[in-house]
Amino acid sequence: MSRLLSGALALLFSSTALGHGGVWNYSIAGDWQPGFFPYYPAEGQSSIQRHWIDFGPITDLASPSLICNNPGTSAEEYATVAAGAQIEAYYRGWPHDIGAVIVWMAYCGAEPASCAEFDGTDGARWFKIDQAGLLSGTMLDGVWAQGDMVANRNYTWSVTIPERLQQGAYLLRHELLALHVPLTPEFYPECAHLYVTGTGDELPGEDYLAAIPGVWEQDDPELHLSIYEEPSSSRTDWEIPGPAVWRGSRN
Ligand SMILES: [Cu+2]
Repeated sequence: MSRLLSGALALLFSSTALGHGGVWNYSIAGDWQPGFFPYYPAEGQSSIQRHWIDFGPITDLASPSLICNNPGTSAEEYATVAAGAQIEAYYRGWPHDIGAVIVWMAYCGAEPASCAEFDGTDGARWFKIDQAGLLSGTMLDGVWAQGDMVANRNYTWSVTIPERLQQGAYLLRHELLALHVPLTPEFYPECAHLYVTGTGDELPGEDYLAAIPGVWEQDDPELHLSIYEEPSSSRTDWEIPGPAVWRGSRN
């Protein structure tokens, strides 16, 4: 291991103790590749992940940092993946177990490197390809997707790229929505650049599309709550805000 890399890892381990995190690595159809290293200069790094500087949450629901974290500047590379393939995201040492895991995509354009020129804004461009929230039990004592990922999935979240998705360049956005702080939902988004190949010809319709920022609203009762108090603590039916998951016509 290079000195540069071990220094970055030491920083990352000490930072993990602060209690946050994000996507470290991606498996693209079985091929693991590193993400961007936060806490380390962008210079000299080259990965498929957009840049982020630290493990802290985004709590300002109108902030551009909600799109692809802070600063969210463009990735240097992109991963080519066939529609229908599986992608795994690895969250090293994720500390929270109360909250949802949501995976989004946004179409950048037809060319493989189109995401370099797309910042994730420009109206409702994002669609969900996966989400999981309260899996069982109550909001206070039940099992949440984040807890399941930590306890049973080796800090790894798997998704399938919709089989009929149109070929082109996409942002892939993993988002952890943490609810352990009363009245202050925390968002942890990271984005990667993909080039999806295949013969699919589908894109989600407008019912499935949302703007980021915009989809999360401070006055949303599903976000502005305390899991530690009634009426939320005993609820078993927490609903993830935003559009339904799009899987295309064949899934
Ligand atoms: Cu945290």
